[in-house]
Amino acid sequence: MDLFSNVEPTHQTYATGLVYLRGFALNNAPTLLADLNQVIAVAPLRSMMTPMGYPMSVATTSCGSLGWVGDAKGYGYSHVDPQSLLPWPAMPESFLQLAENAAETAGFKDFCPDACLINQYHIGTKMGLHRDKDERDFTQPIVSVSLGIPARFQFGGNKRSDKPIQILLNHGDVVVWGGASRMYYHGIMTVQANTHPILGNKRINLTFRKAG
Ligand code: MD6
Ligand code: FE
Repeated sequence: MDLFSNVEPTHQTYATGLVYLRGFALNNAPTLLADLNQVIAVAPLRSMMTPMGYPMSVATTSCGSLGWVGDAKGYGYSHVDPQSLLPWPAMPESFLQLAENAAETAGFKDFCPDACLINQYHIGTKMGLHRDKDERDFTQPIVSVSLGIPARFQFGGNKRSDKPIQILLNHGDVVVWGGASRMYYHGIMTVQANTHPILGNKRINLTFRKAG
């Protein structure tokens, strides 16, 4: 037993296939956030409508050739931002590089995301257990980058009732899931009060996918 035996290793693969890359985006975070500001200046964060008839608590936007959209009819991907009717902002090179590096580190070579979904969580918001199933290409993984205040991520299995593991995702952490776990249920538990030196009381999540 050494002093650090309770510290999780930097890279960890869980039984369900989820790969956790602690701090993988930490050095890139200032660049990612600067590029993020350029994206949201063109395509602002907004609350998408759910098919259930109420807006999501999490605010969303996208960059890349496809963006994730929701309305009263359901969820899907669009080449245009429904708010501006313009194409989504291009995916910044810093986003693409990080996503490809993370995927490769997690064992997924040749990840070529065409969509980056950007989510902003305030304190008290959450994302219920769901699977990411609106994409066309399930052979490619999901890469998820956490910035700002921490949140508890749940990652379960093929059935909603499969008991999820919980991982605290901090600023700069990256998780990757693909292959057999590509369609597994996951979510974010209610974000607790906290402050991040750069992002204040917000959590930003970037999720990269091959959607088209
Ligand atoms: C997260 N996000 O925020 C995980 N999925 O760490 C998601 O699983 C997610 O934010 C689909 C759409 C938006 C999301
Ligand atoms: Fe998801």
